[in-house]
Amino acid sequence: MAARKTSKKSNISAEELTSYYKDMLLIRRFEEKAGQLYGMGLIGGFCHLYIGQEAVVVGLEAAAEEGDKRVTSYRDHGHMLACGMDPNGVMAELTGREGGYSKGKGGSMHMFSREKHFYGGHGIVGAQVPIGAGLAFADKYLENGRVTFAYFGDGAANQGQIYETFNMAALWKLPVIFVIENNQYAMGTAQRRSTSTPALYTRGEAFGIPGEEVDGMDVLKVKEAGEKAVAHCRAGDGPYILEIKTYRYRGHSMSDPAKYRTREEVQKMRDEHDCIESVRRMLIEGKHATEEDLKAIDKEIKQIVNASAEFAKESPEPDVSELYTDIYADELPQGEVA
Ligand SMILES: Cc1ncc(C[n+]2csc(CCOP(=O)(O)OP(=O)(O)O)c2C)c(N)n1
Ligand SMILES: [Mg+2]
Repeated sequence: MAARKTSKKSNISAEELTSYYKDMLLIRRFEEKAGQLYGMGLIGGFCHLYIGQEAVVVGLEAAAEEGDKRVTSYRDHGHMLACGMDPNGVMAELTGREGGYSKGKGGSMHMFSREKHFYGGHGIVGAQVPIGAGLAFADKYLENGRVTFAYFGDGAANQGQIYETFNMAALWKLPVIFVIENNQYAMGTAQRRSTSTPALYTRGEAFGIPGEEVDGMDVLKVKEAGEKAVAHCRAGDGPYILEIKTYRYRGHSMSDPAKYRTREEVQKMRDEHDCIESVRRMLIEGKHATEEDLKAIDKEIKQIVNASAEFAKESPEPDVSELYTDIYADELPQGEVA
């Protein structure tokens, strides 16, 4: 593969484009496998897949630096993989096994990694947003230059706690990027049925928080918007809102009657706006990669995902004694942050 060539469209190197392709494909294949394991009864409880939305986290992670933090909702597997968490540990958590990030006690919605600065995984809609502001408060207090990405959905964007958080984040100029992943639906409710002012990126105006709408099916546009938001926060100018327009191909969770939209609507998005397919085309048309190169990448990704499923099946269930661990936090010495 010609790694040094750059794409005419954006001056991006083939190497960079390929890495986004790989990262997005890993999330998609991982989620497809999770869907299969769920169907086989190996994953219990809730499971919300991220298929279709991959460009959001991959684009924003490309704009982040080591030490930056992220916190999100229950639709969280993509965020974990994009920030470098181990697919084995994530899949084993989905199957409720000891080798999982929460020793099998948390499941799909409750995984964390202090090492990768991933603060969950939250099942209560919108709850992660004030937590994100809290993380940013700690960073501002410590003057460490870090930025927090607080992700939430279009449905969550109508909640009261979001606006209390906006007020405090703006007042204290916290380095937090509010990332609204607008996938157009909140469970079975279309945004037009629930939302009086659909331009969610303007929701910070009353608090003096700038916002921007971003095409979330284009990883390069997401990265560019992410860089601008990160620069704003690192400069000490306070919070920033990114409303990222995206789409989920699968149901809200694994149990979804799918009666609120047509198959044609989903198919049209897949055919005309898929974030992975468009990068694939850029790689081929820009002669950065051959079909053979891409086949080799597909194979490599499948191997990683299959290995994670094997690991998840083979890992034992947690011991009963684990019922009594991880209940209370260990006290942190003053001044230490996660
Ligand atoms: C406080 C609260 N209310 C309701 C629910 C049930 N619920 C779970 S997901 C969801 C929809 C949220 O949609 P959105 O914010 O658009 O996120 P998406 O699922 O599209 O990623 C609702 C109402 C919940 N988990 N928590
Ligand atoms: Mg939504």
